[in-house]
Order: sequence, then C-alpha cells, then structure tokens
Amino acid sequence: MKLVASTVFAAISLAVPALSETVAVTLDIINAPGAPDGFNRTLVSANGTYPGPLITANKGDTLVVTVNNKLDDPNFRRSTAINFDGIFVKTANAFNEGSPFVTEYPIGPNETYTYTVPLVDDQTGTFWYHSQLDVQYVDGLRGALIVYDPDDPLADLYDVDNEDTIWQVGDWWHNSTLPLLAGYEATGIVPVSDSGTFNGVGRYQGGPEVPFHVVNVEAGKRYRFRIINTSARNVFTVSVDSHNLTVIETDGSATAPLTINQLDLLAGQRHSVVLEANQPVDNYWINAPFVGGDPTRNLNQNATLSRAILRYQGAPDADPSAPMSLGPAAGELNALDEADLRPFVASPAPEPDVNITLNLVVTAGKAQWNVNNVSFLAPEVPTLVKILDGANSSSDFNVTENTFILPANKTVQIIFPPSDDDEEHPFHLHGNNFWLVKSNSSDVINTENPIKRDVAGVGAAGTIVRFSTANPGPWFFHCHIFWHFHAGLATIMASGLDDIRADVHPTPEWEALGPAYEALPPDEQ
Ligand SMILES: *[C@@H]1O[C@H](CO)[C@@H](O)[C@H](O)[C@H]1NC(C)=O
Ligand SMILES: *[C@@H]1O[C@H](CO)[C@@H](O)[C@H](O)[C@H]1NC(C)=O
Ligand SMILES: *[C@@H]1O[C@H](CO)[C@@H](O)[C@H](O)[C@H]1NC(C)=O
Ligand SMILES: *[C@@H]1O[C@H](CO)[C@@H](O)[C@H](O)[C@H]1NC(C)=O
Ligand SMILES: *[C@@H]1O[C@H](CO)[C@@H](O)[C@H](O)[C@H]1NC(C)=O
Ligand SMILES: *[C@@H]1O[C@H](CO)[C@@H](O)[C@H](O)[C@H]1NC(C)=O
Ligand SMILES: *[C@@H]1O[C@H](CO)[C@@H](O)[C@H](O)[C@H]1NC(C)=O
Ligand SMILES: *[C@@H]1O[C@H](CO)[C@@H](O)[C@H](O)[C@H]1NC(C)=O
Ligand SMILES: *[C@@H]1O[C@H](CO)[C@@H](O)[C@H](O)[C@H]1NC(C)=O
Ligand SMILES: *[C@@H]1O[C@H](CO)[C@@H](O)[C@H](O)[C@H]1NC(C)=O
Ligand SMILES: *[C@@H]1O[C@H](CO)[C@@H](O)[C@H](O)[C@H]1NC(C)=O
Ligand SMILES: *[C@@H]1O[C@H](CO)[C@@H](O)[C@H](O)[C@H]1NC(C)=O
Ligand SMILES: [Cu+2]
Repeated sequence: MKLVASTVFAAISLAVPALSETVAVTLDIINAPGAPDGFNRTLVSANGTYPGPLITANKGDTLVVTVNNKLDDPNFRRSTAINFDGIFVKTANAFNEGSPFVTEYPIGPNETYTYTVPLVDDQTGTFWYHSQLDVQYVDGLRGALIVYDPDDPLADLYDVDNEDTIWQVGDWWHNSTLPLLAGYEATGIVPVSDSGTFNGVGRYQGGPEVPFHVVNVEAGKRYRFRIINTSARNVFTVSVDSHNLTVIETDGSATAPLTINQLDLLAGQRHSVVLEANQPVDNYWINAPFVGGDPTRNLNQNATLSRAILRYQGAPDADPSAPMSLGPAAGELNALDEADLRPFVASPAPEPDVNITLNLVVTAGKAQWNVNNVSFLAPEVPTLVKILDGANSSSDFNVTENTFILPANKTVQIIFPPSDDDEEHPFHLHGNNFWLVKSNSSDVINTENPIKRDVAGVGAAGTIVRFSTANPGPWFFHCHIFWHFHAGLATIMASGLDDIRADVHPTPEWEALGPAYEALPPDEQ
C-alpha cells in the first residue's frame, strides 16, 4: 500500500476540545552506575536510567515536573536545570523555561524545584528533555517527551504509536564530562564519542556484546516511529533494511508525508516516520551509524555497531542474518533532503522587519567558538532577572552575553552565511520555532511553504531562518553540539523587554533559586 497525501484529508477531526489535564512527574536527579554500552560508569541521570523516564502528555495539558536534585558525586557538577526541548513557552511562563543563567539560576544540590509548563498553541509531537546546564546532559540526563494529539490529522497513516515506538539515538562517552572538558580546553579538540546508543544500549569496539535494542512489529501494521537525536555531538543516519520510511513530522511540526529510506538527524532534531511492516516475517537491521570527529582519536568507536533490530512477530529471537551495513546501497538510496520537506499546513514566512547576520568562527586550536567575534559566556546574573530589574538595551548586558535586543511582534530574519567549517552546527531556538527559509542542504530560498522547526543545521551552504517575536522572551539560540555551546557558540534573542516586565511574575520558589545558588561553594555549584 502506498501512503498518499490525499488519504490524510479523510481524517477531519470532530474538534471536540479535549479536557486539559495536569501531568505530574517527579524526576530524581541522581548519580547512579550505568553501562549503556557495557562499560560501567557513573551517570548523571533522571531516576537512575539512561535515557531517563519517558514523559507523555496530551495536547493542551500542563506539565508539572518536580526536579529533586540529589546529585552527590563530587566528580560531577552538582547543580542542574531541565529544559523541555522544543516545547513552546509563553512569555508569562518564561521563568519556567529551564535555561540556567538565561531564565533561571541553576537548582543546587539537595534543592527541589517544580517546573510548571502549560502546553500551548495546540502544540503536539516529539520532544525531549535534558539538562541545560553546561554539558551535563552528556553524562546521561536526557529523555523523551511526547505530546500526543487525540485528533491527529495524520492518524490515518499509522496503526501503532506508543511508548515502544520511540527511538532515541545518542552519542555516548565512557569518561565523565569534567575530564573530557579539561581535555577539550587543553587541545581545542572536541571529545570523540566511544559509542552510539539506541534507546540506551550500544556497543563499542572490543567491548561486550550488549544485546541490541529490539523493536517488535507485526506484519501488516503501520508504525509511527518517533526518532529523537539526543546527541551532544554526533550526527546519526537512520535506515531500516528493506523498508521505506515516510516522514510525517519534523521537530513537532506535521509535514506532508514524504517517503524516503534514510534520514540524517543532527543533535536535538526529531522526526516521526511511518514504517509499514510489509516484508517477510524476519529480523531486519535498523542502522543508526553516526559521525562526529576523527574516529582515529578514539579506537573504541565503531559506528557500524550503532544499531537495533526490527523483529517481526514470529521471527526467531536472533540477530538478522544480513550483514551489518551502514544503510541502503548507493543504487537504492533515497535519502531525505531537508529542503524537500513541506509543512502539512502551509504557513508562508512573513517578510522580515529585522535582519541579523551571524558569523560562526572557531578560534584555531582552542575550545572557543565565536558568533560575530564574541564567544558567549553564561551571564553571572540570569538575563531574565536583569530584564525584570529594568535592563532595556544592549548596554545593560556584557558583550560576552551575546544578547540581541529585539522589538516585540516583529519578524526577525537570521542569516547564517556559508561557512568553510566542515561540521554542521545544529542551531536551536528555545521557546518557539522558526521558518526554515533556506536549508543548509539546498540553495533554494523558500518563503512560500517552508517547514517550521526548532533545530536547523548551519554549515557550508548557508542557512536562513525567520522567527516571530509575538511571544516575547529572553530566548536562548545556540548550537546543540553542547561542546560547542560550552565553547561559546550561543546567543540570546531577547525580544519585547517591556512585555516581559508586564507579563512575567515569577514564583517565590523561583526567586529562591538565586540566593541558594549564590550561597553554594564553587565545587557544589
Ligand atoms: C522517579 O523516581 C521517583 C522516586 O522513586 C518516583 O517517585 C517517580 O515517580 C519516578 N518518575 C518517573 C517519571 O517514573
Ligand atoms: C557498576 O558499578 C557499580 C558500582 O561500582 C555496581 O554497583 C554495579 O553493579 C556495576 N554494574 C554493572 C552492570 O556492572
Ligand atoms: C545534602 O543532603 C545530604 C543528606 O542530608 C547531606 O549529607 C549533604 O551534605 C547535603 N549536600 C549539600 C551539598 O548540602
Ligand atoms: C578520564 O580522563 C582522565 C583524564 O584524562 C583519565 O585519567 C582517565 O583514565 C579517563 N577515564 C576513562 C574511563 O577514560
Ligand atoms: C544526531 O546529531 C549529531 C550532531 O549533529 C549527528 O552527528 C548525528 O548523525 C545525528 N544522529 C542522527 C540519527 O541523525
Ligand atoms: C519504497 O518506495 C519506493 C519508491 O516509492 C518503491 O518503489 C518501493 O517499492 C518501496 N519499497 C517498499 C519495501 O515498500
Ligand atoms: C566494526 O564492527 C563491525 C561489525 O562487528 C566489524 O565488521 C568491523 O570490522 C569493525 N570495524 C573495525 C574498524 O574494527
Ligand atoms: C532584510 O534582508 C532582506 C534580504 O536580504 C531584504 O530584502 C530586506 O529588505 C531586509 N529587511 C530589512 C528590514 O533590513
Ligand atoms: C570581527 O572582527 C574582524 C577583525 O577584527 C572585523 O573585521 C569584523 O568586522 C568583525 N565582525 C563583526 C561581525 O563584528
Ligand atoms: C525600553 O526600550 C524600548 C525600545 O527602545 C522603549 O520603547 C521603551 O520605552 C523602553 N522602556 C523603558 C522602561 O525604558
Ligand atoms: C564581561 O566581558 C568581558 C570581555 O568583554 C569579560 O572579560 C568579563 O569577564 C565579562 N564579565 C562578566 C561579568 O561576564
Ligand atoms: C503585540 O500584539 C498583541 C496582539 O496583537 C498585542 O496584544 C500586544 O500588545 C502587542 N505587543 C506590542 C509590544 O506591540
Ligand atoms: Cu556547533
């Protein structure tokens, strides 16, 4: 059976408003042992697992996430802060957005903080949560967050969409981030991962044969797989032997169905794909090889070992008999080109009122990245605190805070000129999404029907995005390769400062984070 766009229009919903519910979740942030790829180490984790527990909600619900910081290992950063990546955040709620030193002070050890995050604008789709404090999520603090749409206009395209249809691919390191950062800072060479994990399991060269993750399917059914790249660095390329994949969602935005057989995801990016279990009952490889840095710098790395198994009901409990490939052979390859994606509902990009050009340049031999000659340093006083105290122009922020002051209710165009750097930088906007007017994969400028997403690659061909400032706030806009983020590849897009002052009324609990954090000795911060 072919998936054709016309079938989706049959699924007109009856638009019965769903009752909005409170989704109460508790996350204990703890140091715990874990061996995702067979190498035992200490994690920074939510509830002791990597990935952390799955969070699910329905359209319009309110997430109430209580974070108990129980980090106690002095070999790790002790504070934390959780960002719900890709979730729209209204101005009034900007203080619960989870970005340390931008919208809050970090949560110190032995502290508890509750993030109340109403899901707005009928947003649904595939998201994730992770620590936003420095590179902390590299140590394991990452997990999936799915917002289901009870009236999904694409529901006719698939039969199964549940907690077993989420694929989280991520890079993994054996060492912890403090020594890795020390190495990065001494050499300017980004740490090369030991392995790639698929739903929290992986293998490294010479390591134990950790059983691959198994995805169970039944012949004849169609599955909505939600793929999340929870990388801190690596780019994963996903395919399933002998099967097509039909893309229907990009970063929480429904897309017109597009059938391919391989896709790339940069760090932070998400896609939903429909797979039809239309092949003979058997085991098939799900290939998820990755690239990220020079593999000869880490002999544990073997991207071929980054994979999982698609197992049809009735197939033996065994590895596929096919060789482990990296994906479809050249003659059969039909890879996703981001520029070919179209939104499910067209939303033309408005003409810009403000243009900003951002040049990304690395300082040779150093762990230092610059945006327009400035390497971002986390503000000492969070941007939102300064704004609430009256900051109203660029001169109220240190140059190193790379803060752009923008008017409310306008369209801002960000132009990333072509760069000569060979690594794509996945730029991610917090609290909002953007129109991808020009993909780094194409020379075409598309203002008519661009996709909207919240992470876009910036690289050799140049990238242009536009976003609206109708939802004012101090929104982080940074590279999702967290090593680059740490090295200064970040900006803050602060819009509508008077609106922020009018709308944001933080709770006493939020106000208390600052004094508690400031009182900590540096090694507990
Ligand atoms: C995490 O662990 C805490 C403490 O055991 C528990 O109360 C909570 O329900 C767990 N959270 C999730 C999402 O499973
Ligand atoms: C990992 O090490 C911890 C403590 O060092 C131990 O308790 C745990 O059982 C080990 N786990 C594995 C899978 O070896
Ligand atoms: C956190 O609480 C534990 C148990 O009460 C205590 O041993 C530890 O010293 C506290 N840590 C900090 C950083 O306050
Ligand atoms: C972590 O890095 C430190 C410093 O380079 C090194 O001494 C240690 O052996 C490394 N540990 C692992 C598990 O790679
Ligand atoms: C995840 O993102 C990283 C960094 O951008 C990239 O190297 C990797 O290939 C991506 N993974 C997938 C599955 O696309
Ligand atoms: C995959 O899609 C191609 C092109 O649409 C089609 O020719 C092929 O039969 C499909 N393969 C499977 C296994 O569905
Ligand atoms: C990586 O793993 C594959 C599958 O086990 C193996 O065939 C290949 O030789 C390995 N690569 C290296 C460089 O050892
Ligand atoms: C922004 O740049 C575009 C394309 O370069 C140009 O057409 C437009 O006039 C500029 N707008 C402003 C407000 O400068
Ligand atoms: C960056 O610095 C160089 C050299 O000092 C200067 O020529 C250039 O105009 C600066 N670029 C920006 C965007 O400020
Ligand atoms: C803040 O700056 C805006 C734009 O420059 C200006 O219109 C507004 O009056 C200023 N607000 C305050 C409180 O000074
Ligand atoms: C302010 O910026 C300067 C460089 O422009 C930097 O040396 C200094 O550390 C920054 N101060 C703060 C408080 O961020
Ligand atoms: C932006 O537009 C909204 C709705 O049109 C309006 O309520 C708000 O006052 C406007 N804000 C500014 C700063 O113009
Ligand atoms: Cu980057």
